[in-house]
Amino acid sequence: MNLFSLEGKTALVTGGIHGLGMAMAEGLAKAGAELIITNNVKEPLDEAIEYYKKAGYAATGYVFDVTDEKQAEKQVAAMEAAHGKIDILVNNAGIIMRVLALDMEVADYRKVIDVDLVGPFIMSKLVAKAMVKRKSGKIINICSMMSELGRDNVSAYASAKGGLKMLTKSLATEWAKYNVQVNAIGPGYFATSQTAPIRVDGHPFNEFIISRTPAGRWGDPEDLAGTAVFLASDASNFINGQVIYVDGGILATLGKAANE
Ligand code: GCO
Repeated sequence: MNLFSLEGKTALVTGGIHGLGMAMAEGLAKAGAELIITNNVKEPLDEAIEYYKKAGYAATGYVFDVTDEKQAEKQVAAMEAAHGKIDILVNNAGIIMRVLALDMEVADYRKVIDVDLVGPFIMSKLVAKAMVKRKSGKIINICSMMSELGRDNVSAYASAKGGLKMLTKSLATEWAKYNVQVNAIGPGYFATSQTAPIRVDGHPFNEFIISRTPAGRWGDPEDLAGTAVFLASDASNFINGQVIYVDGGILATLGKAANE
């Protein structure tokens, strides 16, 4: 089981204050990693750090916006000074706006791309500098079903998540020779605050997802922890540029006909 151990490693999870980010961070901490958690707003970050500490994990918070290159550069330098090194980067911070393309403001489209795609580029570039020098590092990007599939209302989010899949492959190509693995996790539909508005009982999308998912249920955030630990650990040292979809089988199927 040593293959999966993260003892002595430091893991940075952007936006790891709730939902999928928090579940992955807990998984990494349970495998032995020390946590660095970032968020653009201080209060929910402080609450999350308190939660991690109560649960018995080593966790430190840093407040900054991943889209602000200057701020991010300063903060990453501060983290490296305080923690010695960053072994694992999980680019988890993200936003979604559910608006039909015809009604979407260009400024909102840009905002989603900025947080969900440019943010991971900035953070990867900053953190990989030392990884490349050390010849060791793991970067995990959080993709989506929308890295593969379109749907109404989410054109900006899908553009960003599709881009993030290709950023994953490109960075893997550039950094593999330095023993840095860049992979991604593509979550299916999970029960989090992000999906709360489309998950309520009676909402047609709620029924749709349950019938569209071969597993017949929404994912539980904890369903992601194992894949995060795997991609952060030595067990995945020769895997590079992959997206592992953790989706209860959604991408395996066209779906069921109503009158079968
Ligand atoms: C949607 C969005 C998100 C999903 C997720 C799917 O369909 O509105 O895609 O809500 O949570 O990213 O992988």
